[in-house]
Amino acid sequence: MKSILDNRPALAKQVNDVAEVAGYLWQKGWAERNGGNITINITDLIDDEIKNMKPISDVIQIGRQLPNLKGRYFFCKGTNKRMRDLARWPMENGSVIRILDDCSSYVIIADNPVKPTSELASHLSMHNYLIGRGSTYKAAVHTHPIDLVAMTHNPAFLEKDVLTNLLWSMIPETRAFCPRGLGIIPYKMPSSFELADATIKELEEYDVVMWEKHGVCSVGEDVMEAFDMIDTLSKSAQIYLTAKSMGFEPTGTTQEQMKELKEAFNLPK
Ligand code: 2HA
Ligand code: ZN
Repeated sequence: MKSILDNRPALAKQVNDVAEVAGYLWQKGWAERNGGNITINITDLIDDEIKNMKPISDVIQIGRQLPNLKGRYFFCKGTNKRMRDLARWPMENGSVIRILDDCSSYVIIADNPVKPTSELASHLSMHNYLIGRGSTYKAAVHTHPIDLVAMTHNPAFLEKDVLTNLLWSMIPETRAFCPRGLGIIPYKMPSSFELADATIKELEEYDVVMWEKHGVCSVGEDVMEAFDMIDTLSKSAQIYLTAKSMGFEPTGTTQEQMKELKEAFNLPK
């Protein structure tokens, strides 16, 4: 079958990276059934031939106006599609969409009329926010990491920056490679605009945000970077719970040691 990826190695690489990350999410047990979603802004890779491609869907409303998305293109995991299937067959379980000039609707242009993720409101709101702030970030990943979600069932961990500091203190890597920490968003209805708005508000301060009792959302330059930050935080959560299950409270690195890392790595916080 003809694919938009044919003879477009840069675009194919982006989609293959999404598929690779989708496989990791499944292997980690973070992506039950259709859980989680990935979107990437591929506008920079769009040529004239793609711009002229006819829609393969009706016009679909986003439900809000996202002024920075006019004429932009995204590869999106499909709604109700399994992450484990996206890993093997990305173009059957995801699609390329074009945002129309009204900035509040889109069409699917390739390869199959797979309707994008149920969390499209949050994903597109995040991309709209990132573009507005002049960011070069292109990827948004949402997934359900067991350890991190479990931690949100403890109200003490929902206070601002409590989890960030705890997770940073488990291993220096997390301090260095998730340097803006983990924002916390109180429970909200999945797929809602309320959740989307809370998410972009937290992105002002964090690259990874936690949706209480649901999952995390991460943004980055590319899908690998967005994944790596979640993976690093999850590693810290694993160290914490391994220590706890050995029967003791982990001491954590000291504030002094974390400050030293901040200076050595020139970290933003
Ligand atoms: O796409 O994870 O939050 C399935 C979900 C919704
Ligand atoms: Zn989810």
